[in-house]
Amino acid sequence: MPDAILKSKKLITEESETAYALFLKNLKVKVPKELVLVNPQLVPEEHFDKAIAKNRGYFAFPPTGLLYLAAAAHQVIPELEIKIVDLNYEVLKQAQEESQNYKIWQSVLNDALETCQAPFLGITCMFGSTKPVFVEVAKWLRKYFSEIPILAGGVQATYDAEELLENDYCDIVFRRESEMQLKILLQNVSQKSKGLPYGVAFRVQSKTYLLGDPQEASPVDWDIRPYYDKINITDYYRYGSLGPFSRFNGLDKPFATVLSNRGCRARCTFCTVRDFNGFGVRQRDLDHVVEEIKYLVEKKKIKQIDWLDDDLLMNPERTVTLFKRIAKEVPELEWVSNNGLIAAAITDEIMEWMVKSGMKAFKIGIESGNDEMLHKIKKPTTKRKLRTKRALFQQYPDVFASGNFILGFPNETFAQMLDTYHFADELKWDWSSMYICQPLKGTEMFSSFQELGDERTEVENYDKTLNPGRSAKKGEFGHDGAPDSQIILSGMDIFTLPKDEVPSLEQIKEIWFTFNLVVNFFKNPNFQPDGSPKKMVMWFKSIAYAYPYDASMCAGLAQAYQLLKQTKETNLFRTRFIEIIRKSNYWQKRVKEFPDLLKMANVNLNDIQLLAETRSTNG
Ligand code: B12
Ligand code: SF4
Repeated sequence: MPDAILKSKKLITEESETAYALFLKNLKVKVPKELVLVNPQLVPEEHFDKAIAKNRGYFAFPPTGLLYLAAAAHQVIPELEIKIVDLNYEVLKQAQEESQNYKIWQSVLNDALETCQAPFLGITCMFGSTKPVFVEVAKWLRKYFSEIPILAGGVQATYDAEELLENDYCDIVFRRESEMQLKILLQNVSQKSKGLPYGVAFRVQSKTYLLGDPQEASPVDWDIRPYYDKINITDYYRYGSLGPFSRFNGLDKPFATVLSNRGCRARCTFCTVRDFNGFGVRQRDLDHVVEEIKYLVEKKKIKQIDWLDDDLLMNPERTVTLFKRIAKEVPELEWVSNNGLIAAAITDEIMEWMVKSGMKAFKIGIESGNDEMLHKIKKPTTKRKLRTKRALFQQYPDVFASGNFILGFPNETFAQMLDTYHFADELKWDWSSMYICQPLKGTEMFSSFQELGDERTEVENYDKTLNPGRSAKKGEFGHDGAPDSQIILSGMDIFTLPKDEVPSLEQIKEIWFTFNLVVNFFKNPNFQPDGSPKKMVMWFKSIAYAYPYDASMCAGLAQAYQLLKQTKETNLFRTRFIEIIRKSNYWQKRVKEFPDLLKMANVNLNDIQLLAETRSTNG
């Protein structure tokens, strides 16, 4: 067993052990005949935008964690019937129909459960932003299927176990990686072992108990191939994307995800991975990883994968072997990494084999351009090392390289944010993904946010705990208003903010908007003479599906096509740009704040007026 997880962990008390025995005795289903594993929707109904769904702009991702749980469950009860119900997939699929019906999830669940004789039900609660959806699904299940024991697990469930149990949304919560806990629970109910599932929390006789903490790390090598038959893996690409990059090479490529490592060598203070997955990195056998990829490509017609790893490049020798094997054994594969790679781990040799094995786009976690902040958040990188990477990336001009940056760390001053802005501009990678720092339970940083009284530590929901770019209705990103006493600057005025001040969250939203627009649009290196406008076309097209109301995407596309001298396409996006501006007060305000948007689209405000008049004359 590698030195992963759990140095000083809570042990099981006699009281909780007795309570667990009672919990097992009280279960309304004693030995399950079926296990129904549910992945709830990612977007709540009140935020679900039919146009975005129809455009396939939302995330449709295979519930890989549930495939692992299915593999673990079958080791204990081979005859168990396992159903995987991906409500996110079902809702997105239904959205393609004329009669769009978000509530389809209820009939899908109903159909899956009605035919069961003695089921256990498991629901994922992964993100803070989607906790309300989990709650809605759980409440509905309690109402209509009150006899079925509900198991919950996932990152958010781990940290909110008590709350979920006390509100009776579930009977038991599996905390952290859950294969072993599930195995032991199933062994317990089927009388195969009296071992204890260290780490679970459960409720019995109106009291919540914790069965200690997990004592050892979960094994990582499970054969999940058989469980792909339980989901329509080949069809996911038809209804959404895995992450921004899964569209970079075109819309119509069946995609899947693969996990080769669990855990991460680093311990960034804003990230839950260290606490959730434990210390160190646990690596799967390379044969198994390659076999899984081959299976996906050959049997399921997958063309592209995205790695789920948090530290894909751990162990240089293994990394090079992995990519060499992929290049040789699955030469047609393409891959992307939406999850950030660690820059320091990218040697020349690794980069060469990443590209030879099919890498098309990747992200690197940078987070800040301020040295003090990098140190404070324990990011395993330095600006010096990052600066050296541009030359390496430029040797592969077709590959899209993006840096991840975070704004709004606790007590971060505007001067520190400006360092991030200048550093992103200096690096001149293809894109700089800017995020607003989110207080995540299970992270070292969470308590700093609590001390600052940040309201997002009190309540998790889609508006508050998701970045404005994704959660904003009709693409109207920016601040939501602030108390009268606070003046929120926007546009280029944000650059006049006092340097030593810590901006409010509403102000950070505007800083985020301006930084993103200036670095990625107005100063993007691919719009410069030695840049690649073709790459920008591919990139903007891959993300524009999620932002149908966004004039800046149209401006970016108009400019890229103009540089490529493709007149028809330039005019198409120019016209779309004008249409959006004409209809949207929000974008009229934004183009006044950022006249460079008009320049990119080669439009002046009179054109917009003229178009409006022509339309009204033509009736
Ligand atoms: C991939 C990924 C995504 C992808 C998912 C799509 C895809 N490509 O698969 C996408 C792009 C959607 C995504 C988005 C976001 N993500 Co993300 N993501 C991940 C990542 C890297 C891997 C998840 C994964 O598949 N792991 C591998 C599988 C095997 O493990 P698993 O799913 O955790 O399942 C295990 C356990 O959780 C448990 N379990 C899970 N479900 C269930 C159910 C039951 C019944 C039981 C018993 C057990 C159980 O058992 C499983 C086996 O051990 C994690 C980091 C991590 N390592 O967990 C972050 C992570 C989950 N994401 C995170 C965040 C913050 C986000 C975003 C909010 C980012 C943002 N600011 O926009 C968005 C939110 C999504 C939204 N609402 O739109 C946080 C979540 C923290 C939190 N409490 O919210 C994580 C932990 C990373 C971090 N920074 O700490 N993400
Ligand atoms: S490098 Fe990435 S995955 Fe690892 S701890 Fe830092 S943010 Fe988390």
